[in-house]
Amino acid sequence: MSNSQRVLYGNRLLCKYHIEPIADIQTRKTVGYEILCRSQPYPETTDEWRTWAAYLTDIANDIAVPGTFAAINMDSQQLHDPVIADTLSALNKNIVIEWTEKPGGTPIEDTAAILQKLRNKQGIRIAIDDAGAGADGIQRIMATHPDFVKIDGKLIQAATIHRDPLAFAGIEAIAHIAKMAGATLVAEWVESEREWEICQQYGINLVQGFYVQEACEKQRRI
Ligand SMILES: [Ca+2]
Repeated sequence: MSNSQRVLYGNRLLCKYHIEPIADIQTRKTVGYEILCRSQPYPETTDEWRTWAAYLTDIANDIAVPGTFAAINMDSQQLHDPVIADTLSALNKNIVIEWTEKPGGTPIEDTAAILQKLRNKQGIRIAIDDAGAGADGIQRIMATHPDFVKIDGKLIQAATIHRDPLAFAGIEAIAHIAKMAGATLVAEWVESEREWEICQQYGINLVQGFYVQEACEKQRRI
């Protein structure tokens, strides 16, 4: 990102984002939305992420009316930032924070404690994002007893497109752990009827992806 773009971002530009519907696999009804940052220029610096978090909080609170939820993505570094933490204190109880994995950095227990505090104080719900993609998905589930576990899209595709038996075993293992933790299981990148059926077969509760509905682009001046 160029310096001029950074200045423009800091001076409140028109910012683009996407909302992707999340459907109940049994009823096919939309029950929530994931808000995705596809802003150009993409936020990079700490200040830009702080601006984005404030923007995201406003959008999420608007979308997350009773009866539906809005999911936002946060990594450990963002959750530990004091300014972003202050911003997140304005989130309403219909928000889900998807804890995205970031290699290294802060201990899992510390980030889990921040999320638990938000859940206890504000009623937000916790999702473990990208379960099956990295090394610490199971540890993050154990540390938070999350409300949702999101299976990594690459694992879904490895099973459904490449028919990799190990990917099926991975989905089964994550599904088992999620159920033991009392979490709702979510699959992303569901792009065909066959993938939908496999998700049903493995007891996945909620699905998102092209087959459900394409993410919708929105914009707002920030
Ligand atoms: Ca996510």
